[in-house]
Amino acid sequence: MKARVLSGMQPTGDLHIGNYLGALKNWVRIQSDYECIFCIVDLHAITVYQEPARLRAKIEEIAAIYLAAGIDPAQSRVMVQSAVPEHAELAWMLTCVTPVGWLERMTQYKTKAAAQESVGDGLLQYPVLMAADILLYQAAIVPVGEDQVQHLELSRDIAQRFNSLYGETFTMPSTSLPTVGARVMGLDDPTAKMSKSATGTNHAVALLDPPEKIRKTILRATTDSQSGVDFDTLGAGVANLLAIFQGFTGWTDEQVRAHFAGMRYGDLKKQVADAVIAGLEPFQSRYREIVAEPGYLAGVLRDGAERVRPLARETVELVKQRMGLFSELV
Ligand code: ATP
Ligand code: LTN
Repeated sequence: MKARVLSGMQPTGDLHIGNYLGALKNWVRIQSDYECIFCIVDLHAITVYQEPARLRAKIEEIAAIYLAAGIDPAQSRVMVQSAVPEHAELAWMLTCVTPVGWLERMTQYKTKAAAQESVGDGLLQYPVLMAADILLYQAAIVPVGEDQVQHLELSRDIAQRFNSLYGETFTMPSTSLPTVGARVMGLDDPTAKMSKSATGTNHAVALLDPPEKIRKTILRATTDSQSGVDFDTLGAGVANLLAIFQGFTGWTDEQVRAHFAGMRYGDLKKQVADAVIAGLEPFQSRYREIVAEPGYLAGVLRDGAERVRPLARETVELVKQRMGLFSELV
């Protein structure tokens, strides 16, 4: 039996090349080796206010992006988190075994909470819901970008705590990071992670940006005061551009060194822009085809939810039994 993989993205903002290189590209690569479930985590999205009509539209946009990037619905399940109520159901049970102190230590919580006047409880519970997404399907592998490593450690801590309180119930999930692009940095500020929620016109390359816009953003990327690529004193901005190039071309470190050593930043940026535009071109045309086909996406999402639901139900019933809750199976 193939090991199970689960991962997800929030339907907030525009998916960018960090989401692609950090997560989505890896999903596509491993999907034939595992039994994969790829989720659109709308319940996570609402931990900060989302305009309802926009959120609803974003859910389908993300689904179309998954498929356009190469997720094959004949092989992998693509589903929306809120379509399977067991995610929220299990999250409550896990909440009850999770110390608040564990949640208050999460870096993402601290950053997001600091940016709000009043902090919703959902923001604190966010990683418990993420643990529920994973443990619900007994996933063994979770392919994500580096910013999710701490949340995954917490998922394991929650699973371990549940297992030790109530007996072996959950598979321990492991984190899978890509070798290149695990943390793509902002093009306007190479000290900050590229992020959907960041403002600033020159921050990110969105996967659906037109080629001219991609070129403009990359040509304006922040580098440093040197004039050309020096691998002994590589600044964060240049290192980020090289990582993006590698992510899109698959070139090895040696190839990149041999090709870019001494190159002027202007030329480096042109080549990075060409690689990203060429890499996204087939993706963007598939995206347009997918959204033009009436009813196709809705069908994929309906089928995905239907197929994972029995797995989710099985875990929730097991957890209920273990905890002594009322279960129809006892
Ligand atoms: P937000 O800014 O709304 O929190 P985000 O850009 O961090 O969004 P998520 O939906 O939280 O995106 O992340 C989806 C996936 O993309 C996760 O696996 C995450 O680790 C990965 N990811 C996000 N940003 C980057 C990045 N800059 N580099 C590499 N991977 C990333
Ligand atoms: N927190 C993740 C999104 C997410 C996720 C998951 C990722 C929610 N549930 C389960 C992997 C597995 C993020 O990228 N912000």
